[in-house]
Amino acid sequence: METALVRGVPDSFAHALRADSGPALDPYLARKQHGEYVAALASAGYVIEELATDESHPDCVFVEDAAVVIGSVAVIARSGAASRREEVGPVREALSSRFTCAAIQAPGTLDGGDVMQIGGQLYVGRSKRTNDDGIAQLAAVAAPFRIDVTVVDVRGALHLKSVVLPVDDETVLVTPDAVDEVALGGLGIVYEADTEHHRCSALPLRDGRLLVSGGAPETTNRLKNAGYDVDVIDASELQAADGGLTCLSILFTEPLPVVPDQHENGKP
Ligand code: CIR
Repeated sequence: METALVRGVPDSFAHALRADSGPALDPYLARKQHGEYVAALASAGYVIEELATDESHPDCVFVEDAAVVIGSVAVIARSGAASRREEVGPVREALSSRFTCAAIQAPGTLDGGDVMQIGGQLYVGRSKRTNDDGIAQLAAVAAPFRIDVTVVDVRGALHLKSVVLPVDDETVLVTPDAVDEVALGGLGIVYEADTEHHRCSALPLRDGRLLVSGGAPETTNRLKNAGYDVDVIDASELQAADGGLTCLSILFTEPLPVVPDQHENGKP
């Protein structure tokens, strides 16, 4: 069973963090778009678990940043944005009943938006939000699972996954010139169109479809031409607060229940 942990949009979303000023953010429109996103996940077969929103945290809808699940461990993040650090409480609570929890400790910082898991590999963005100490702590969690961390410097964007997004197990959608692509090793690349930089976000769903944000028609066509079964949704108001499609959920497979050893219970 695969679960999507999501979190509702607060009215205070109007005051969400954003790199550039623009028209005022509209929490009602963001909520409508978020509802369509959640419906798309549900139609793909995810079991939706929605955490209560939190008016004191305008960015709490971007739940991906609060935690990362690696194997049997949920790593509770420590955002590089101090105003977001208290978002983690309900996320930790939801994950701790399923996973062992580890938490990034000061002076480490890490946002989930900088952590990309693809094909069993782990890529972490070194960004304004995620520092070397946070990356080292994440790498220590990943090591027992024999997962190495590849560090990718992020230029001119909020997070690694603002500019490098998995579209399947071996291919990423990349904003040109945003990262040193040598770090992406043998991954296949589909480039975002030059006129659409930072406009296209994507999320591969468990049913094989690729959810793609509207407003980037040329990039969407590239993805279709590359053979992806694309489903477009409008996430413009969430993107206006520097979010993308990955950042609105934490997707995980429910861990198998532990079956008690019958011999230890004295049974044959
Ligand atoms: C922020 O600046 O933290 C939010 N306004 C946007 C966070 C987006 N998170 C993500 O893409 N993982």
